[in-house]
Formats: sequence, structure tokens, C-alpha cells
Amino acid sequence: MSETTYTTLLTRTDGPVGIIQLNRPKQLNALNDTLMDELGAALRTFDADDAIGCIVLTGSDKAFAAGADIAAMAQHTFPDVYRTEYITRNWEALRHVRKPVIAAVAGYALGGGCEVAMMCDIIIAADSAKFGQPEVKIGVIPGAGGTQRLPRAVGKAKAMDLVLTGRMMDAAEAERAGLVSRVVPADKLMDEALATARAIAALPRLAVLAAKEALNRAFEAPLSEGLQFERRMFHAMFATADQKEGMAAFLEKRAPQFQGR
Ligand code: CO8
Repeated sequence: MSETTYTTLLTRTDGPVGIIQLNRPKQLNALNDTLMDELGAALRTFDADDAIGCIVLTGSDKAFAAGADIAAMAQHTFPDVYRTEYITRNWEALRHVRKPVIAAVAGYALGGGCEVAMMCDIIIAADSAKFGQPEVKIGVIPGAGGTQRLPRAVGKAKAMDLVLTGRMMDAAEAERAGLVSRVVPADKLMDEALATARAIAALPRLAVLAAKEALNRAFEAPLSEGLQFERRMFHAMFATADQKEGMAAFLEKRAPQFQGR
């Protein structure tokens, strides 16, 4: 176990899993500049650490994150936010993480909190989770992907319903809609997220990175380009030691010994 000190996060490792816990409990983990800077730094540290194969991002029992910090935002003006690239400056770090990131969500994931969860690769929700994009209620709109990633995840009808009304959806509705991959009892959330992360971390590292990269192409590229990218990455896997080992171990009916290369 190793600890790094941040003011708005707690980080630790559990074997090959890097765990980042958002930690502004009094503000329900509202996301401010410091937190987003620290989150970027923590993600980059785990991403660069060869001992880590998967990252889990979580909050508290009450809130994954209740959105961007409204107190910090309230007095901003258009010239301020436009000139300083507010949001893009330090909200894009998650997009650049190459290892899988699992969001383990309990309680509120609202506004920027829902958007951060959607930037992760897998969302595992506690049965207490509530998702929503309530920005219209305070006179803005989602600013970190809510109008783009939410319809890709749940379709236009549900996304419009959520973004235009600002209502919350519970974990069961989020699972039906395809936003979350599974729902578990709240007291099992971290066990489930860590078990999933450990399973991913035990797999051939290059295949995992390539699979994530190829899957993300599905949201960025036309089908023909995405298929071509997938095929090239599939071909590239034959240059890895873990492909030789994985297939040999299967044929020899033994457990594989992956090297991550
Ligand atoms: N920002 C700042 N403080 C917050 C936030 C927030 N988003 N959410 C909760 N808090 C604070 C409350 O002010 C309160 O503080 P205090 O105790 O000092 O009064 C404390 O957390 C506890 O909150 P409540 O008393 O309200 O707790 P409840 O259990 O009654 O309600 C709710 C919980 C329903 C989550 C409620 O707090 C709420 O509605 N919060 C705001 C949710 C919201 O509107 N989120 C969207 C914000 S806008 C946004 O995310 C835009 C993203 C765009 C990209 C990012 C740009 C930087």
C-alpha cells in the first residue's frame, strides 16, 4: 500500500489497482479547480506506474460528486471562463488515461459528477446511486460532456429527458438505460469494483490498452475507420509476448504467465 498526499483526494494502491477517492465530504465532493488538478495528477501517476493495471475512482457513500462547485463558479463572467478555457484546462485529464478506469459510484453523481463518471470506462453503481444533469436548474448547461456522452450512453430520448428537466435517475433506471454496467448493494460496491479492477489488471496489459483504445474509436470515428483501426490493433497484438503465452497456455491447458509486453 502506498499513500500520496492531496488536499481533495485520498489515493492508495491495492495490489495492481490504483484507488482514487474524491474527498471533499462537506461539499458532497463538489469539483473545484484544485480537485480537478489533483485528480489529473493522481491519474497520471497511476497511469505511468507499471505496477498498476487498472484504476478505480470513487467518492463517499453519500456522493460520488454533486457536480462542479457552484460556490466557486457563481461569480465567474463569460470573459473569465472563455479566456481561461474553464473546464477544458483541467477536466480533460481523464480522457488521456490509457489504463482502464472504473467509476465506483454511490450516492449523487450530478452535473460534473455524472460527467466525470461518464469519462471513466466502466461505471459500477451502488443501489444508492443517483445520476443527473441538473445544470439547467441553475441557469447553465452541462459543460464537461453531458450533452455528448449521455446521449451516446442512453440514447436521445432519455438524455433529453434528463438534461432538459434536470431530474435524477436512480441506479436501476441508469442500468436499464445502459449508463452503468452493473448495480450492486451499496456495501458491496468497493469489493465489486476492486474485484473487477484486479481481474482486468491480471490480463495482458497491451491487449487491455489496445482494447480500450479501439473501443473509444467507436465514439470518435466512422465505422470504416474504426474497423480498420481495430484490425490493425488486432494484427499488432501478434507482436506481443503475451499473445504467444496466452494462446500457448490455452492449448497446453495451463495457467498463463503474462509479462505485460
Ligand atoms: N457545489 C458546491 N457545494 C455543493 C454542491 C455543489 N455542486 N452540492 C452540494 N454542495 C454543498 C451544499 O451547499 C451543502 O453545503 P453547506 O452544508 O455548507 O450548506 C453541502 O454540500 C450539503 O448539501 P445539501 O445540504 O444540499 O445536501 P442535501 O442532501 O440536502 O442535497 C443534493 C444533496 C441534492 C446533491 C444538493 O446538494 C444539490 O442539489 N446539489 C447541487 C447539484 C447540482 O446542481 N450540480 C450541478 C452543478 S453545475 C455543474 O456540475 C456544471 C458542470 C460543468 C462542467 C464543470 C465546470 C467547472
